[in-house]
Amino acid sequence: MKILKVFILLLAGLLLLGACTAAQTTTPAAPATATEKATPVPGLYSQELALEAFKKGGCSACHIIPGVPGAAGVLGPDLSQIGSVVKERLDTGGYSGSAKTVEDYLHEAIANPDAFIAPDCGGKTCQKGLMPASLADSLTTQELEAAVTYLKSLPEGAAAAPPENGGKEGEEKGQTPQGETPGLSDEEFAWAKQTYFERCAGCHGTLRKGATGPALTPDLTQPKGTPGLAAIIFNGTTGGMPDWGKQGFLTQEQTESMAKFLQIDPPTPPELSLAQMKKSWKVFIPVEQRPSKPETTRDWENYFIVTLRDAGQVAIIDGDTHEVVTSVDSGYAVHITRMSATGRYAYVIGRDGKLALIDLWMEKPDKVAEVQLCYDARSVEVSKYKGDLGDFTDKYAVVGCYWPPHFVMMDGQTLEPFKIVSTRSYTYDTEEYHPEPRVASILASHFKPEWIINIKETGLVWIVNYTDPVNPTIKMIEAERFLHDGGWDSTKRYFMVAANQSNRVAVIDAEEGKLEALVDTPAIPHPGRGANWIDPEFGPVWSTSHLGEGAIVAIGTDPAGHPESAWKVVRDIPLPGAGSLFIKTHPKSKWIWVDMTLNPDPVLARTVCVIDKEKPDEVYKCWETADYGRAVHFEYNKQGTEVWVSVWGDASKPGQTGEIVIYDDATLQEKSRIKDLVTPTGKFNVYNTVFDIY
Ligand code: DHE
Repeated sequence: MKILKVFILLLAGLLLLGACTAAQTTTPAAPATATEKATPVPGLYSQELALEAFKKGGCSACHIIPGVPGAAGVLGPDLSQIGSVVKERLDTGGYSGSAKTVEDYLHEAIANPDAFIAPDCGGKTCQKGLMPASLADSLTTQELEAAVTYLKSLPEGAAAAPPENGGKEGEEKGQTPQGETPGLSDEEFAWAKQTYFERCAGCHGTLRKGATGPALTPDLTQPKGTPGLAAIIFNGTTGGMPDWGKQGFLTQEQTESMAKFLQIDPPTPPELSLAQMKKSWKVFIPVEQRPSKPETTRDWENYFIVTLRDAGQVAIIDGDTHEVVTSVDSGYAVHITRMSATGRYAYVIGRDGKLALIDLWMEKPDKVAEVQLCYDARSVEVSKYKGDLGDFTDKYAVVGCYWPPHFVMMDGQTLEPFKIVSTRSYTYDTEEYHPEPRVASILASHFKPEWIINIKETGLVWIVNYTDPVNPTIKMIEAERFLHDGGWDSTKRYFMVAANQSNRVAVIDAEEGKLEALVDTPAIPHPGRGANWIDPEFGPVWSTSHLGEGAIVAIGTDPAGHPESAWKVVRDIPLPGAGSLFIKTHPKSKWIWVDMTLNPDPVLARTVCVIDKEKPDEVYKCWETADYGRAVHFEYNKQGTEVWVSVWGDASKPGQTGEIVIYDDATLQEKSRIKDLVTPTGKFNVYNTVFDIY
């Protein structure tokens, strides 16, 4: 009906057009620069009207359109020469829609965008459903007509200015804000602020300065306008932005509220002092009242601590019997769990910066202490060193925060915080001040009293010596921007960390305290902690999968035994799709396991694949883990004989909230399912986490 309506209106427009004299219609000469104002043209066609239509439709968010201020988006096709491109498409048969002329094609592209999917969107394959079909309804007939005439005549136009930031998706720098700042009611503002924190800050930053996702400051968002931003939020992008609307997390109205919120200056979040942290600190069971030996007959070293993301809990599951021993309330949307050096304590960090300490020696493990150290956190680690320089077993813990940007050291058994270290500093390469350098992964050295702390935005790896933690010494190693997650090589001398948006892996030599190498990878490496295995040709390697490309790489990690392969990508194994978050193996296993959790195709999102270490040129086998949800994250049991995979479901859909599927690693056969868990994501086996087995 909608399409019919548009075409009737168009027909009326075209008839009118035919009745007019040639002098009244004007072919647009696109202004020479992207910011030059078009001259209004009297009569039916007006550049002013066309520009208004592009602004109203938010077209600049996704397209390059010469002469349209801010139109340098790369999510959709480049429209610089769309008239001649379409003509060629129509002439050569490279088009499958129903239009016969360039005008019809352009009308169809606006009113029914999925009738034909253009092949190239900023160097990537264009996606169905990305261009909002409601666009035509928001334009008047004259605006639609003006936009079509403008586009049709573009071969003569000058090219639009490319984004100044090196081409990050949908982002332009140096734009001055366009148009009115949209208003939000107090209620909408409060909703958007909270939702931004929960869903968006992780990738775009609390101050919206950008990291895994592009910056979203008003100078960049206002030129895109509410419709353009809302379309991206609703439909997602090929570059990894989730389709929040299509997934059902946000309604159309909510995406518009969020789009408006993004055009307003970000509210500055509060700081957090040691005194405030201490106010939140609670010890439920003092150290002296805790068990002096394990109270349970279960093998607690084979427990799995499983994040139940949307329940704000972790489940403690017996790795031998697959029974849920207990569930413990923890912080909001728990991110990860790490174990103390003895394995007795589990440290569970929530996105809200709340740290819970669980004693696994109790008959029924429970929380013995908790504290809030940030408003937004992702990482926690413990002191693992025992040697000539002292015994730091189960002594300290450290939490890394996204906001405020700092890390906090505390007593490992009570969680009493005692030292905050701010990470606000200067980018390693341009030495520019960054107000929000977030703490990404933290790893404890097994050989020195040190933590490797990765500062995402400044690209610095800080080696923090905790021998005297109140007066810590910190060595800052220049590595690469956007440091995210990573793990040890098999010898635990080299730390391999993904600089995700830089498409690189940085190798840190923890023994000598220096950057050993930077290795180029496919788009957006995301290893979790990675996978160490022996390649039949290249010897010891460490592997990562990628968010942006369907590929697993193997990087040589043995400079002494295999110098020719060291710190080089020696294998690039194709996967059926991109969107992978995690990869895993075990020294006893013949397989490497990999997921594709964030792939936009729901079938691939719930599929896992394995690669045979003996024949690592290609994937050995892939299969669906369930008929709903997303397959995410792997963990082995203590014996290295089982692999556990989470099916990340929807907390609001009974029967599909999520489960864990357990496979026999030797045969790849399913052994059992632990059903009806609420959105299980990460799983951490006590033994494997203590000894960094991956
Ligand atoms: Fe994570 C690890 C940050 C989204 C599940 N995640 C990490 C680490 C960081 C991080 C810095 C490394 C911790 C360490 O080793 O010390 N994660 C972020 C984000 O900033 C991001 C991209 C966006 C966000 O808003 O948080 C993000 N992460 C997710 C998810 O959506 C996942 C799948 C589910 C969730 O919790 O929301 C998720 N991240 C995990 C897991 C690990 C992790 C399971 C630990 C992997 C391991 O085996 O060590």
